[in-house]
Order: sequence, then C-alpha cells, then structure tokens
Amino acid sequence: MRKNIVAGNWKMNKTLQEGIQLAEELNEALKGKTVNCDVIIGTPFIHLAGVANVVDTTKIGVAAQNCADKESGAYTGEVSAAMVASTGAKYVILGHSERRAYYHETPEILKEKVLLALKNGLTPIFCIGEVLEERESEKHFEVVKSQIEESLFDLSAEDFGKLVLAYEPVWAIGTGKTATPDQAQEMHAFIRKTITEKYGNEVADNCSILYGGSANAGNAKELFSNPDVDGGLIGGASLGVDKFMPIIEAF
Ligand code: 3PY
Repeated sequence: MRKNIVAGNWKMNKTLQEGIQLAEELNEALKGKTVNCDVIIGTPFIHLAGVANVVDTTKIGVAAQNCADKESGAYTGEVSAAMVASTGAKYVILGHSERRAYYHETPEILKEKVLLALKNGLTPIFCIGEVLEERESEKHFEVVKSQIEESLFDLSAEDFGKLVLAYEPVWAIGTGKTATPDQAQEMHAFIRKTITEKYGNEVADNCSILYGGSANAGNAKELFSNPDVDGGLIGGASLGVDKFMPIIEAF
C-alpha cells in the first residue's frame, strides 16, 4: 500500500543535545494526535540511537542520512548498514545530491549501499534529481530515468517494492526555489511510469515518491495535493517543530 510520508533531513545540523531536544519536542507535538502520514526524521549518525530511544517509534521513524557501501572491516570513519539498523533506525536516506556531488557517490556505489540497506532490514529513501543545466537543456527526464535504472533496476520486484523514492531537483535544494506543483507532478508521474514499465502497475502504484527541495509549510499542501506526490523530504524546515509540524499536518 502506498503511504504518505513526511521525512525530515537534518543534514549536518544540531549537536547531540540539540537533536535529542528536537526529537523530544516532535514526540510531544505528535502525542495523542492522529496524522495522515508516516513521520520520519533523518539525523546525523551520532544522534540515531539517542533519538530512537526518546521517540515513540510507532509514531516517528528514524533514518540515517547515509551508510557505507561495505559490510564491515577496515574502513575508517564509515558506518555500516548493520550498525545503523542496530541503533533502532528503520530507514536510510541514500543518493542525496549532496552526497553524489561532494562525496562522489556513483550509481555503482549507491547500488551497493541499497543492497546492504535492504539486507539489514532498512528502508532506503533513494534520492534522484537533475541539476539546473539538465533541466534547462530538457534532459531532466532522461537523467532521472538513468539514476533509477543504474542503481535500482537490478533489484527484484519484491526488493524494489521496499524502497521509498525522493525526487529532489538539485536546483531547488538550499536555493529557496521550489519546483512548481505542476513540475513536481509531471516528474513524479514520469517516475511512476518508469517503474511501471519495469516492474508493472502494482509495484509502481505502491511506491511512495516524495518531493524534496525547499519544501516548507507554505508550499507543502499544494505539492502534496498532486496525485503522484506522496509526501516530502524536508531539509531546513525540519529543523524546528514549529516549521515541521505544519508540513506533517498538510496531509
Ligand atoms: C532540501 O529540502 O533542501 C533537501 O535537500 C531535503 O533533502
């Protein structure tokens, strides 16, 4: 069943204490409330266990923002999918454009990360999206299709069915620019069609496709009202309960 999801991506923000406080505040804000979406917070590695400990995990899912492309061993500074899962986190954001651009994560590396995440019972939230020049030269559909094909299309239908996708046009990340609801719907429908062609209607219909890129309380309702936009991956606006709750309540 396709789910509505609002997922925060804290990126590299918040000390451990600040992160725990934010998670506690969100937990409190959601107490006794019925919301029409799954809520996830994507924290830095150091917060994962602490956050998973203080939140009601039946109401708030915890996500890492990355995991290693290796199982274990001599990889100084890396954190494996098994380690992420051992904290109580249930999700991992993979392929964010910041990791592709600054940490040179290739489609092949991402493919390994997705496999390891799945092997360890984590749900990957897999990010895709074009840069500005690609949109301006009308290559955006082609680029997004390749990103999906190269890292995900070797998966079985069963495993593909475990993924969440997040369309994040790179030109809308941290720029204050947002794709218009029509641009978001057009791309999300294209992504769903791409999935249908490979895996069939059922897998495509059940796949949650989130929009990311300067989504906030002001534009969430309009973005989420599109039939193929199943929620958001939220950057800056997930860093305070006052900004994040209205997005959760936009469903
Ligand atoms: C943003 O909203 O800027 C994001 O990159 C969310 O992942």
